[in-house]
Amino acid sequence: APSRSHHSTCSLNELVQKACQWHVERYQVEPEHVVAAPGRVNLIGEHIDYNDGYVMPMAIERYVVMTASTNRQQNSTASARLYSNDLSETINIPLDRSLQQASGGWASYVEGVVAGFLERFGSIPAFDGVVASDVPIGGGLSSSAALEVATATMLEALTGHRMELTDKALLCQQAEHRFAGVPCGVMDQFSSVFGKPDELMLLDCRSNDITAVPFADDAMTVLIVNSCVKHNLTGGEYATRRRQCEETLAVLGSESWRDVRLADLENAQPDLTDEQFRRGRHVVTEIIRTGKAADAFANGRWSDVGHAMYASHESLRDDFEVSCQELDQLVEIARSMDASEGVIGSRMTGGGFGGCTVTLVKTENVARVQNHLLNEYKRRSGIRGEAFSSRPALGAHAIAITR
Ligand code: GAF
Repeated sequence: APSRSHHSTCSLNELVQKACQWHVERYQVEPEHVVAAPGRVNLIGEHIDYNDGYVMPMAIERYVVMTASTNRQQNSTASARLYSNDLSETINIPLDRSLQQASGGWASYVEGVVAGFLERFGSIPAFDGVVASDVPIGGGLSSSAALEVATATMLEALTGHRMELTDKALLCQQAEHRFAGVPCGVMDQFSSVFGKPDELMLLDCRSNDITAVPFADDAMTVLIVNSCVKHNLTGGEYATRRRQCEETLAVLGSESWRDVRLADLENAQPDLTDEQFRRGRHVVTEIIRTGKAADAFANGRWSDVGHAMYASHESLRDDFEVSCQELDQLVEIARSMDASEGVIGSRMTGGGFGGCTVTLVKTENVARVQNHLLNEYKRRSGIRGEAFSSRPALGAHAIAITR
């Protein structure tokens, strides 16, 4: 429908305009390249991308935009200067093999991608750039993956080297492992690279194959509500969950979580701690739920989709223990609305411990549902949340500059 594509083009356009303007103010030259990479929201399949499971995310109409102009002033040591207007900060990244360690903050994501790119292609010309973003930072919508993928896309534009899309996503995942210290799965980087309008992606994280799940129907809307809390557990707890899953799989004597049935887990229960058992139960049941939800989604069986989303949330809350009170409140409020109010399903999305919920709502009811969720959340928690809806968005791409 023209109305929605008009909307999404407008906001990305505005971000691009702003980034170009800041570029000129900062460096007194027009940018030569502009790229954009989106954040993502995951509909279902949480904490199973690093367990050979399935995930069903989509890229969202929120982007990290990066500009660049090559800097011919610099000579001996090539480096990149990147300015973030939102953070009022400029970072300097050496563009040679001296880059071994992360310097912390948002520079780490850029450094990780630069290091990976240099290992593959040898050199990158000195450049100046600006980063502008409307992906909420630390909101569980992959602001960091969007920054990594924007960086990789910019390095392609600057050097003329094009990577296979899967390679590009994996390079960005490696950047996160090596430079940000987060042993993440592949979901976020794949979402930002492969996003397509009017589609969810069912990603098989064992083979990295993507099956499109059509989502062209305007009758349903994906509503994202930011709890606006971020509990400080995120980094360490994520790595702990990943390790617990590996340990549990080892006790089961299995190569892959895809080969584990619920009955196998139950048989092995005497050899497992209660925690290991519950972590494993989340993984096994979430893999099943995601497959079922994808089928239900593709066939418009909305109440089945809704059930799977609520069950996913409960499993993340009780078995995997990555939710928090605020996310539980948001899901409870959505669930307590009458079916006639158009709420299909709701759950936490992303790594957890704060961040966002994703709620599937009949489009005609979105405004009322959104108001009720935010008012009731404010009443219960005292916190002012934020909400927006998004259609599936186009993955990372270069933007033609019009003068
Ligand atoms: C974070 C990670 F980066 C993803 O790989 C994924 O594991 C997600 O948490 C949980 O599903 O976003």
